[in-house]
Amino acid sequence: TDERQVTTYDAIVIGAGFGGIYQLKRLRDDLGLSCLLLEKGAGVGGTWFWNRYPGAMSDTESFVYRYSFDKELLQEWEYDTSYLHQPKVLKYLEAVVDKHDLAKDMLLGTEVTEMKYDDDSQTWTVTAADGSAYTGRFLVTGLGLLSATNLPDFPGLDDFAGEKYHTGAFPAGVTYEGKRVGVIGTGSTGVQVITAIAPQVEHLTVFQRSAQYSVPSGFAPVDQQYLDDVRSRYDDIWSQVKDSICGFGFVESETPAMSVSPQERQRIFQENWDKGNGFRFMFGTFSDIAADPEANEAACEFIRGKIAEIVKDPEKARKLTPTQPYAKRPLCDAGYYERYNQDNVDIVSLPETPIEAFTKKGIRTADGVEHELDMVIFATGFDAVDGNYMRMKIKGRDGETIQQHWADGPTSYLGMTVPNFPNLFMILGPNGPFANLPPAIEVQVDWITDAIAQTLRQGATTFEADAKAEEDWTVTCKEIADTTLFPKTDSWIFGANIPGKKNTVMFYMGGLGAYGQILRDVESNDFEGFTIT
Ligand code: FAD
Ligand code: NA7
Repeated sequence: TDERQVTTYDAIVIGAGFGGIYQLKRLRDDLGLSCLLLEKGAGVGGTWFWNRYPGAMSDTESFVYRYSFDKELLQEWEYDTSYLHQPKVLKYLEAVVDKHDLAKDMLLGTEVTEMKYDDDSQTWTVTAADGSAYTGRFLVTGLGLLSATNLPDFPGLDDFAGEKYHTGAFPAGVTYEGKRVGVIGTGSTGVQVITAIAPQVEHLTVFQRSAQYSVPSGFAPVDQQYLDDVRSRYDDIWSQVKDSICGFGFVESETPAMSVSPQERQRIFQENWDKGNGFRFMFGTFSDIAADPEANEAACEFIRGKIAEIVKDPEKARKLTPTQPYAKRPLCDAGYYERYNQDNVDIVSLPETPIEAFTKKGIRTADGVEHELDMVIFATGFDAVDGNYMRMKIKGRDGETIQQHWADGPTSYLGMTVPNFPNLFMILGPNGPFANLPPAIEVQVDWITDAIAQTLRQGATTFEADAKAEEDWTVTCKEIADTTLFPKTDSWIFGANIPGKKNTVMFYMGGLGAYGQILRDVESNDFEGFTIT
């Protein structure tokens, strides 16, 4: 028996990012439940608390990288740029927490290491690293899908005497002047950090494993007139977003790329290049860039042409030019390729000269060159989606662990629930929507709140997904993903970035609108696919 002092709540929420913050608000203020939120970080904000690297920015535009639920805040919150850099998103989330007086029900600096379901009491007990324990009937996890950092196990890593930082756990107060800096990784994060620090460092060496397609972000100041316009249209904006495919606040194209003339195709690519935004370039130009190889290649050609135009040194341009399909998460930047025209910026192509080892002074590559460095920044990404779950002890009914349940890859019903883990709801769990995440999170949190409300209304104690419903959802997600080109490239979207991780479907790629409709249908069919006992 457990002799510890255990505090009991109606619901426990884990994680204080966009997901956990809104979930706490809904359960506490709308359902009147007693709640506790546990967060590992010393502050709220999740992604925006941890990712303090230079250049960190949301690449969803400001006007839709926020909550829709607080209409007052939508009208009042001031911003002056078309995208928000990390400090601004953090400030926004802190303001939401303050405004709704949520901090009093949060325990910060508390890492949950274990979550265990007890079938007799039908409650979850959550244990933290400091040994403290908390019990609740309902458990909602908002652990983040890009949150468990991936630090590859490079030989000799500990020998390196310089500064070392992962972008996803970046400290304050780092300086760059006069330093020789290496960046490993050229995903969304690498592109941002490279673009930001290249003008500041003495020398920058980029270690690139895969060349990337990136388009301009279109970052720009916005004025009062812009804000007034957006504010006057917010009801329409959110209904369009929640009805769209990717929820980025633009209208997705319905025109196949090959249905127009080559000149018209070029014009549309150029128009969207000029407007900026990676998702707009992939989904706003033509309807089939992410699905049809010929359409995809047309977009590739266009971006390759831009790289050739921008990058003056032919050898750098060659290394920077991708050959694989344009089917990773679409990137955008504030002058990424241009940075390689600086004499102090070099690029190492790792497929040609792999990293052999870290040394005391830097990084030695297979051509025998020792790249001397004062600092290495690891922009090597995350063990996405299930990473934080797999790092914890999670036990459901009959002692089944989440690692056992997910032995063949992470699964769920509707991206939020798992059979044999009753009353556990995962915000952005495996096979949730691939979209702009704040609205996706709201759609999920609202549904979770309804599911809990229904359970309580029925005088029931458990809400659990049926095994068959989970199986069918996995098949649906796989079938949809297989109609796209995303499985054709290696990235975190399918878990391919982590050595040894099974390459499986991890998203519902049918669009945010279709996803929301499925949730509404399930709910109006008495939570079809679930057993409420
Ligand atoms: P997170 O913000 O990741 O929060 C999860 C929280 O859970 C963290 O605070 C973490 O400390 C906590 N936690 C995890 N495990 C434990 C534990 N065991 N115990 C206690 N606490 C725990 N999305 C977009 O839609 N558009 C963008 O432009 C965009 N840009 C991004 C840029 C970067 C650099 C990154 C890393 C992500 C970006 N994302 C973007 C994704 C972003 O993660 C989501 O938009 C959103 O912030 C997710 O919120 P969340 O609450 O689900 O998770
Ligand atoms: P990503 O997109 O996973 O990018 C990680 C980068 O690091 C990518 O270029 C990888 O190359 C590279 N990488 C990963 N492991 C290694 C090793 N072992 N050696 C060399 N290079 C490596 O992560 P980000 O943080 O940029 O972005 C993640 C998401 O967060 C992003 O989509 C936004 O939504 C925010 P690869 O391409 O795999 O060859």
